[in-house]
Parts: sequence; C-alpha cells; structure tokens
Amino acid sequence: MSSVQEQIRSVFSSLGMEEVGFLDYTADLAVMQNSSLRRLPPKPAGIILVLFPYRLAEYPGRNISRYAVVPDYHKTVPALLNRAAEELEKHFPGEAFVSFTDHSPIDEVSCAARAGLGMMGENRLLISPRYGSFVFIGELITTLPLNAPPQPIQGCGSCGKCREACPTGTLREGFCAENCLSHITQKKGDLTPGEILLIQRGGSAWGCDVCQEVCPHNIRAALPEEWPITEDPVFSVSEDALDLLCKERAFGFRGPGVLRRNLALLSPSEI
Ligand code: B12
Ligand code: SF4
Ligand code: SF4
Repeated sequence: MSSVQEQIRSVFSSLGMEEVGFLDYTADLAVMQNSSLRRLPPKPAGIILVLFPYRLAEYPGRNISRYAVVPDYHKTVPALLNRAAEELEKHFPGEAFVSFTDHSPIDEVSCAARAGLGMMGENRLLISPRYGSFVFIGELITTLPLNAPPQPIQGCGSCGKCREACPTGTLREGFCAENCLSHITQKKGDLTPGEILLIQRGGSAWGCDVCQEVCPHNIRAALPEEWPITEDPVFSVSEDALDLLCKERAFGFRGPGVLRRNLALLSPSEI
C-alpha cells in the first residue's frame, strides 16, 4: 500500500470508517450520465470507496426493508464522508475531495468490487467478506492520484439461492430494474394487480431484501458496532408517524403517499 493510501486510511479509521478501498479514476470508467456529474472535481484522478454496514439484529414486526430502518443514508453517509474530506484537505492542500453516495456518476457496486472491497454477487450487490451485502457504498472522488489500478472482480460462488428466491423472477430473467420488487414498492400511482400481489406477499412497505436474506454470505456476516449509520432505527412504519418519518428516512423522497398506499395494501382491513 502506498504512503498516500496509508495516510488516507488512517484519517478514515480515526473517524470510525474501516472498510476503505482505492481505485484510479480512469477514462475507461463507465460513468453514468446524471446530474451528479456537475459536482465532479476538475480532473478527477482517484476514487476512495467506503462501505457503511447497516444491518441490525432482527426485530419482530419489521415492515420495511433493512436499509430503510436506519436514518436516510443520503444524509448520514455524506456527513461522515465530508468530515473525512475536511481532514484530507489538511493533509493534501490544494486537492479536492467530493463526496457521493447513490446519486453518483459511478456504478458503485462494480467500482467497490474493483477497489477490492468485496465480491460482486449474482444478486447484483457488493458483498463484503466481513459485513456481507447489507452495506451502503459511498465515495470521495478526488484530484489526488491514488495509484490504484482496478483489481480483478471476484464472484460470489454462484450458489443460486438468490435467483431461486427472487419473488418476481427478475434475477432469473436477466434482471430488469422495472421488475424488481424494490422498484415496484417505490412506484407512484396505480399498480397492476400482479404488482399489488407481489407487495402483499413480500410483506415490505418499502424495498425488498429477499435476495440478500437468503445469501449464505449474509448469514455468516458480522453486525456493525453502533455508529451514526445505525442509530435511531425505526423497524415498523405506521400511518401515525408517516409524515414525520418521511422527512428523515430513505423512503421520504417519494412522499408519504407511496408508503401510505403500500401500508394499506399490507393491512387491507385498516383502510
Ligand atoms: C438504480 C439503482 C437501483 C434500481 C436498479 C438496481 C440495479 N441493480 O440496477 C432499483 C430501484 C431496483 C434498486 C434496488 C436496490 N438497491 Co439500488 N441502486 C441503484 C443505483 C442508483 C444505480 C445502479 C446502476 O444503475 N448501475 C449502473 C449500471 C450500468 O449497472 P448494471 O448494468 O446494472 O450492472 C453493471 C455492473 O454492476 C456489472 N454487474 C452487475 N451484476 C453483476 C454480477 C456479476 C457476477 C458481475 C461479475 C458483474 C455484474 O455489470 C454491469 C455493467 O458494468 C446504485 C448506486 C450507484 N450509483 O451505483 C444503487 C445501489 C446499487 N442500490 C443499493 C441498494 C441497497 C439497493 C437495494 C438492496 C434496496 C432494497 N433493499 O430494496 C435494492 C437491491 C436490488 C438488487 N438486487 O439489485 C446499494 C447497494 C449496496 C451494495 N451492497 O451493493 C447501492 C450501491 C446504493 C448505495 N450507495 O449504497 N437500486
Ligand atoms: S430486490 Fe427482491 S425483486 Fe429485486 S432482485 Fe432482489 S429478490 Fe428480486
Ligand atoms: S445467494 Fe448465492 S448466488 Fe446469490 S449472491 Fe449470494 S452467494 Fe451469490
């Protein structure tokens, strides 16, 4: 590991972030065309990828997927990354460090795999050897050269459990985002009878974790220590607290209407 990488790793470690990987920002990187491109630093040279484990011990009555249980990662992850960026700017004056998560110009799963942070699962998710796939991915894209060529992508072992268990079959059929139950739970407006049935059978008012729950790598994975990513969890959402929760949780961006509709589908007698 280069001394630049060692310095960066120790800054992240001092802030409680231990799962850190490095990747050169090269011309052949598959950059996604979205509005986050505007925030890229001039002449990006490297990507510091960080994993944020969020899985909590199971809680009876949970009615949302695991990533929605914790506070909105679109807020908590950049808050931690920006603290690291402030420190790094002191160590490397004149260099820029810009934080991204989810709404990012890079395909975070394949970049994290190429930075050596884990395997690429057949469920299309990054699987950390320590924490499994219940990890958010965030990154600092920087002007600082990191000397980190891409590592070969490691497969997950292809046991096929996620494909078999996928409730919509999309993992068996060449994956189409529109057919993923996670996407269906986020859809606004009217749902088809088939989509309604899928939500009712799945039992989750937001998101889908089926292809992760069955994965052997997750069954053996460690739970993270308590940290800002997992504090103040809400396992079960109900009508009463919906407006307030929508202000601070990952499901809020669609507005309370989508959640309200899904909750009504899960408890038709309470409509
Ligand atoms: C759009 C999106 C969605 C869409 C579409 C998902 C998809 N897989 O395309 C929907 C709404 C369905 C979705 C759902 C979920 N998402 Co999402 N999503 C994204 C987002 C914003 C972009 C994904 C994308 O379009 N990539 C670019 C295209 C080009 O990639 P692609 O063609 O699909 O795949 C490429 C590579 O991944 C690779 N590849 C794909 N599969 C495989 C498998 C193998 C074996 C190999 C070798 C290669 C390979 O080949 C492709 C060409 O490069 C990312 C954040 C980001 N910026 O990357 C989060 C992200 C992938 N989502 C995330 C999460 C948590 C989820 C859910 C688990 C949420 C939930 N519980 O409901 C589900 C999981 C669904 C699933 N099984 O994929 C996390 C995943 C973390 C992790 N551990 O990997 C991300 C990284 C957000 C984050 N910052 O943490 N998501
Ligand atoms: S999130 Fe659910 S619907 Fe989507 S691929 Fe995984 S198991 Fe299938
Ligand atoms: S369930 Fe099996 S095939 Fe699917 S991601 Fe996990 S190890 Fe890979």
